[in-house]
Amino acid sequence: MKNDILKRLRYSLGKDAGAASVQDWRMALSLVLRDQLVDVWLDSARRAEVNASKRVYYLSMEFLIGRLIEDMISNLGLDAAARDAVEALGQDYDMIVHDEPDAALGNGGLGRLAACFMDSLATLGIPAFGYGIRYEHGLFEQSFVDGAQAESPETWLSQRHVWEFERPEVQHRIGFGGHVSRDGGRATWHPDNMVVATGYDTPVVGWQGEWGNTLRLWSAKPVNPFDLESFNRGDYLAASRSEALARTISRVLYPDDTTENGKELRLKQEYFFTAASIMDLMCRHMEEDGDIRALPEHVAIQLNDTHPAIAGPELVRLLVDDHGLAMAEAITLARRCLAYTNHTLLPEALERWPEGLFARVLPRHLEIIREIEAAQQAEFPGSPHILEHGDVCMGELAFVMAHKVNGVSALHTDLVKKTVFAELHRIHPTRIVNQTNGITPRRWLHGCNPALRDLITQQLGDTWVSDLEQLAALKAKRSDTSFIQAFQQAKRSNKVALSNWISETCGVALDPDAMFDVQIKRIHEYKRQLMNLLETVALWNEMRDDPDRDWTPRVKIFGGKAAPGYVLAKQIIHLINDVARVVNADPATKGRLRIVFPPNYNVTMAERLIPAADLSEQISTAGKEASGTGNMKFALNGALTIGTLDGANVEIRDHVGSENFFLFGLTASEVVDRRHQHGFSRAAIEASPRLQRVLGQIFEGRFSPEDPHRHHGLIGMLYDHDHFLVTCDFDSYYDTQRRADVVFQNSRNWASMALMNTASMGWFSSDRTIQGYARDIWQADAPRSALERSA
Ligand code: NBY
Repeated sequence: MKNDILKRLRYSLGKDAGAASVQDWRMALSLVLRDQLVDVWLDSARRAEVNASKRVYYLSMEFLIGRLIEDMISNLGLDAAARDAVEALGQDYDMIVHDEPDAALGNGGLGRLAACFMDSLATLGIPAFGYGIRYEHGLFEQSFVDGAQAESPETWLSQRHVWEFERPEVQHRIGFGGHVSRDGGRATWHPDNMVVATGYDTPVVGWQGEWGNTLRLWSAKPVNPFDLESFNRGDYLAASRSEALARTISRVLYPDDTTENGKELRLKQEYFFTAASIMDLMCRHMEEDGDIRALPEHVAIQLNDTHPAIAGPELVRLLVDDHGLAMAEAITLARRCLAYTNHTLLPEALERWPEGLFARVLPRHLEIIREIEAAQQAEFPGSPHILEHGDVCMGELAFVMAHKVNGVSALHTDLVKKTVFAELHRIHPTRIVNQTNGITPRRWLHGCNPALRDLITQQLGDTWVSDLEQLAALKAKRSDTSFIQAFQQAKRSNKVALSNWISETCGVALDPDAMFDVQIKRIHEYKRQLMNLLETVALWNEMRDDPDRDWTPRVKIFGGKAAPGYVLAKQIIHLINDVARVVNADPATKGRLRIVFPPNYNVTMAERLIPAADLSEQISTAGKEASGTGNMKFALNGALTIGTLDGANVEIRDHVGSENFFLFGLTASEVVDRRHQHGFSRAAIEASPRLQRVLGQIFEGRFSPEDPHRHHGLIGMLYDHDHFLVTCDFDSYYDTQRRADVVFQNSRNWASMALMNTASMGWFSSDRTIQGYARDIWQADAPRSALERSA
């Protein structure tokens, strides 16, 4: 390996060892690893082809993969070899591994889920492609300027992305705009703009390197890169105008994880990557099989939310306009290929596009959507409309064009049936199914938590990594003193490591024996970071009032980005930073209470924070968090959860046991009832002197003396439009936190509860989730059968 690295350094990067930077060493090592992936990857592709396996196509606007190097190393089983080789070359292995920039091609849970699914598909040996966009700029970088969020562009591609293979030969022309002509009933779309989608392939090799799939990300290029005539005239700007326009499409990831802002560019992005993916898989099918009617036997297309919902009309368009199928047959055939995952009930997040915009950008698709709508109404009179109030409703479109629709946790699926798709569910009672989310144990335990991983492997051997339910055997150790001590030791070493990193990056010293209480996720009102902060201020007040009490020392850790246009979320960030500044400077609570908010939360930061957490904050308003996946990562790594009965929290609590979970707050149905009570938030505030005091302090500028009015908007919102019931759940949350304080004082007992969490989380492996999709939705090759058949 050492020689391979030197060779790559020299012949691929053109550097000699003396002149190589950390980045050069990292690239050289990565290229060596990539070489090792290629054989299994190409071999897997060949086997899928020879066996005519059904392939899964996961269409997602987002793949939040983070760094890849450690994944690649450990999936190939090269941990020791890579470290030895790098050290033999006199280089710092950890520095090299940490040099890789995060591929931040996603906003949050939805994008990270896609990345975990890719890992599980490869580990299970299910032939699959991930299809998405190769954004030039991933999610913005966050910094704090005087406590307020500032955004700057992310530039991961400013250095070469070593893992990918550019496929200049994989090109599809994607049209926009124009008009539709008709010849003897056959429609032809004449777009007036074209861009070319070019594929970039990243191999995704599963655990132990047995199977490899492809993540194919599309980049937009101009059809004619360059207008020579303008150039020769000296008009250089005009010469490259078409290039600039095309590139815009794959330039940036939309940073909004909730509201649909109805931008034309966003619709173009969605169509761009969806159309390229559909054309790509159709070409593959026609080459391999040739019978267009056999498509559903070979193709399972999963739509990750409605963002690729145009796949339905696009598939129908190709079947009708290019392959000559009748409309009704095309719709049925397309539906047999398509399935749709819903990730939200928030009405503002359900995509709707004005018909006028659609007509301008995708005129043929709008016609087809009208036909889909007509067919649906003919068969099911009174069915909810896809076209409504002058909008194209992408949720209804996705539902009608899918043979299965799934929610992402038991509670969420139940609410999908009862709320957003109630009427469609009545008409199609078997279409909605549940597939509770999962997380890959390779990254979220084996990779990020070596201390705990080694302890588990000592006990169980290493087969748990691809069969996570084996962790259940650890339950027998809950009263084993020496095992519990070792478990505590692993957590403590992670906390020490995190403390060192926080002291370097935030300049705040932490006590590793304090309770590390962590809330990391996108900043959103429904996730209620604000409630966590109000509780923190209340605790601070009480510590100051009663300094002699035996307080449990706490470190409150926040991480997360606010969408740049989400004003309230940005105010919450500002308030957290303002409170942190005052509390951290207070000698009265020194050593007892600290607040830290490291900027630019991303996958890599999650990998640092999660293994070091004692308490996991999963405190969304019940009924609002579709599932959550961070909640699973924490529990797997031995944190206890404080949480509401929301999303997958419900199932986590069922698995780990209610005695090992800090439950509080209103239930989803109580939330709905409470909202109907006139003046509910004022009533809640009046009933809670503790909360009143905190709100008063913030209102008076206790934490922002330089700008005492700064947080008036937030406080006013809590009094008058507390849509997410922060005020109603506050007391119950505060009391539950104090209960957690008491339990934490008995560290042995806490550790055995934490162990019960780790030991009970096997079911939340994304391997289980993917097996569920394969069985209930894709009818794809049973896991590993593809491997066995061709072995
Ligand atoms: O998907 C999240 C859910 O909030 C979370 O509960 C769930 O666990 C996770 C995986 O199922 N949703 C999410 O992350 N959504 C987005 O990031 C997102 C991004 C873009 C848009 C909407 C939602 N958009 O409309 O542009």
